[in-house]
Amino acid sequence: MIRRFYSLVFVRDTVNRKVLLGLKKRGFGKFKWNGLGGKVQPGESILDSAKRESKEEANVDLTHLKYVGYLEFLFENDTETILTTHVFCSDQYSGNITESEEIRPQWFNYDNIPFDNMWKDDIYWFHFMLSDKLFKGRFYFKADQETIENYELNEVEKLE
Ligand code: 8DG
Repeated sequence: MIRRFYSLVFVRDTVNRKVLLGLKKRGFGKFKWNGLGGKVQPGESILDSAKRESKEEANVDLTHLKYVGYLEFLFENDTETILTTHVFCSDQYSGNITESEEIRPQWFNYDNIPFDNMWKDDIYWFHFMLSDKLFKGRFYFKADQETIENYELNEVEKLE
């Protein structure tokens, strides 16, 4: 098995019940709304990847990240690879949120999340992330990257 490590970051405005998403303009997940984040680089911690990607993609500086979720993604057409994603939240940030070559950032109300234009697993665990519950899951996708064949998802007491 090959594991690929990713960070995924959701900046939240808990007072106004909004979460920052970015429209991915290129590459993997193109035209989907998602959190910030990306591949963990060699020699980099997952937390550092979360901070670096947030800065690169939307000019957001983050210092207080909470690790809230652990997700694994497997695809029918590549059974040797597990995409391992660590999900973080932050309720504070600094910097002027700015569009980049890769991402168009936008705030969404908690009641108006664009699940139709997101990865299909997100609707299952988003409520955990928005309500500060820790979660762990594994999703098996068909080769179309749109159909979930099977999944396991649980709220957990703690994440390792
Ligand atoms: P690049 O510069 O090489 O284009 O890419 P990158 O920014 O380093 O990485 P990426 O390929 O854009 O990273 C993929 C992001 O998508 C990463 O944050 C993890 C996340 N992600 C998946 N699958 C899913 C999913 O099913 N749902 C959600 N919400 N995010 C996912 O890989």
